[in-house]
Amino acid sequence: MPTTPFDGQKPGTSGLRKKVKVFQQPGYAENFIQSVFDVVEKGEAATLVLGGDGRFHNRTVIQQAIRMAAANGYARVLVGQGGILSTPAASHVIRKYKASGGLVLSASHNPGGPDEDFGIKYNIANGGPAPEGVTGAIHARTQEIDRWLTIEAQDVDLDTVGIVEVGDMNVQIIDPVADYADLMEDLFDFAAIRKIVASGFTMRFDAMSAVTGPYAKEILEGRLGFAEGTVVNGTPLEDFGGHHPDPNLIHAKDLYELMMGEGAPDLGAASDGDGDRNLIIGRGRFITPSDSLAMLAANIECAPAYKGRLTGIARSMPTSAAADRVAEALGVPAFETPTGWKFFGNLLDAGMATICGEESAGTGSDHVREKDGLWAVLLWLNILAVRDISVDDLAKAHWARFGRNYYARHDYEGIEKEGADALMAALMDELEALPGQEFGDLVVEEADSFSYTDPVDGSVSANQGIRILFVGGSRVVFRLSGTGTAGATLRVYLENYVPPSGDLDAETGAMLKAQIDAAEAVAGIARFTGRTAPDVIT
Ligand code: VG1
Ligand code: CO
Repeated sequence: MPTTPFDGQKPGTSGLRKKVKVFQQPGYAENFIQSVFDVVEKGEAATLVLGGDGRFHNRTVIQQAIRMAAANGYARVLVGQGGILSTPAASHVIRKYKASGGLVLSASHNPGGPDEDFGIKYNIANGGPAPEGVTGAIHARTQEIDRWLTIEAQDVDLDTVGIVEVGDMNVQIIDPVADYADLMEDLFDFAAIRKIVASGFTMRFDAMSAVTGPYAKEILEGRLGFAEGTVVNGTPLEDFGGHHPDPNLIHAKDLYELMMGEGAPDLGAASDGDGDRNLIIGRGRFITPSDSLAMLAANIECAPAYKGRLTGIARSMPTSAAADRVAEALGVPAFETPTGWKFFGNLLDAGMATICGEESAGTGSDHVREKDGLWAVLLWLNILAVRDISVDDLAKAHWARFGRNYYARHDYEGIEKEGADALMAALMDELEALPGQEFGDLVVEEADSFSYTDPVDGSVSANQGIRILFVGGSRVVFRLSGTGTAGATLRVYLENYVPPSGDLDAETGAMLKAQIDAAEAVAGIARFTGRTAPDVIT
């Protein structure tokens, strides 16, 4: 089919995300998918994995992609039943069946429905998000594309497990849950978890009407013996019931309130639209994602598959340094990467890091090449079972040993792009003059624009966020989101470290007051964005 390029088909932090209406334009998804097929390596008789988070427009694009894969010479496509595969499950299927790559259809935690968001991401043969070299090539191709390939074929029945032929290509509709659930059973001490469940340990898992429902039901209620009803909002809906499937204290408020109230279960957890994020709340105790990474890393040897094989810990730059202290104590290297899971792939492939995490509620390991929501929940369960300890006690013991990194992220959503760009540009201009300047009691020690050199392939990613480091170790980080679909989102990351001898059980807002004031003074957030308060605090 002849075509002409669309502007703006540039993958962001995690794939190409746009409004559904944009993706519905004739040729829009096809141009992007063809650009992927034109540039990626696939070799002979290649297999492609195809699945998504089940949001509105998922099935349409799956059918298009099947016909296009056939026309582009793939030998086999593996599709999750109903067009469903969580992001970590897709990563596992790519690895397990030695596919050359996969298309993951998701806009993750962004809302879904006819007027909301859709997304397409390409993952490479290691199961992980395409690195910047590949996404750059895909984008370049979208700017010159003049045709896309398809064949004439009827829609495939996505709901029946089995094999059909489309053109010369073999299409296998697979159970989206089974392989993933088996993998989890290989990694963790299910017997130990079953034992605490049998002796009364309770939990609630909120699947947020998104993709993890069927996975959580099979694993938590099916294989681990949690009571029926442990998984709530467990049926994937095309519009996530009208909610944001974003597992944070704002969008998973019901869960938070349950966990802070009388008679809360022992563990509360949630995952996002595509199943790669996790929220962990103990009875009366919220665990920040940055702390969760540190606590999981410190205890990972409780899980059979990780015994004696922690080689390194990686975190994204805006994630708190709590994990670095664990790495230091355990004598393994700590890595600091730009935001986005694609930057962990090389470290995991090279065996340099075993566990990785981001402040945005993503944690994962070398078992796949994506962050993995349920995996994090199961690792927590495994640790609590083996150590016979509550979430709150584990957190307190952790802080007593390592100190506590008080942490919050302030998001200013849907602001004007001009204002956001001007704020970042002004910060860039100020960088050199900042060291030595005082903001209240805080003195700037160092200020820079984060640049990352990949230790494996030497590739450089510059301009990955502005860091302002204060004397004493606290800091403020500014960056613009790369996953939004309207206007711009400014993220301000705030961190203040308190050593074991300090106040370890204070209120986070109070502990970050000086950093919050400094952020406003340095960046002029109100002046540039017209906002006096963030929309979301996580
Ligand atoms: C956000 C998070 C980032 C995460 C990305 C994808 O990106 O900050 O840590 O990797 O979302 O997560 P940004 O550019 O908006 O800050 V998901 O669950 O949307 O695939
Ligand atoms: Co996600």
